[in-house]
Amino acid sequence: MTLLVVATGNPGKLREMQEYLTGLDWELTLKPDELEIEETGETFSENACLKASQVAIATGEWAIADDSGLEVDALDGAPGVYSARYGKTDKERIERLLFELGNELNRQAQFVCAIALARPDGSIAAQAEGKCQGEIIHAPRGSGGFGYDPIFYVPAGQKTFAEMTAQMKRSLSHRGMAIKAIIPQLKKVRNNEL
Ligand code: ITT
Repeated sequence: MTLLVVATGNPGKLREMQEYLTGLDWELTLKPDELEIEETGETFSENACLKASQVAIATGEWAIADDSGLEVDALDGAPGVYSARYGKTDKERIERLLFELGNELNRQAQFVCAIALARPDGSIAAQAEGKCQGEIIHAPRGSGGFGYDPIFYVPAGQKTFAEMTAQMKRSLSHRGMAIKAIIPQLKKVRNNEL
């Protein structure tokens, strides 16, 4: 089996990506801890490509990376690509977002996830994007997931991401959609078609 480095340092993301990518004829392996990639891109897709390419070059293996974040309509799309840098911990990030949104009536938001697959030489073999529409609630609910999950309510599932089972989050989430879109390409690579 060919090795595929899952290029993330975020344990919540890693758990989901490993779960979504098993059974695909790739041997998943972790990114070395000391390898940190600076996210200098202005879009999710640019940052996903940057992380996948640099990790592929550094390890000499295929690499897959996810760049994701939460876009809140009333905050002009913030925190967006800065979602991870909005605070030091998940708790701080949630508190800051709720504070900035205050009593705003428009609570519409979307999670976005860009995924990129890089060849061992760093060139990009495939890319995909997924989105999930929801609303920011006033106080956290649920204990599953990670990041902003407890304040992101998805009308399609009538739960916050943190109240969903892993399987339900996968079927509705931005990351679930992005992985679903990139799976045919991962299969093509295994059949030497990409
Ligand atoms: P890597 O770059 O190492 O993958 P990161 O946490 O820095 O890890 P990003 O730059 O892509 O990753 O930031 C994404 C942030 O968006 C993440 O830290 C969470 O705060 C948030 N996020 C992304 N997907 C999420 C999800 O499914 N549920 C909750 N929060 C999520």
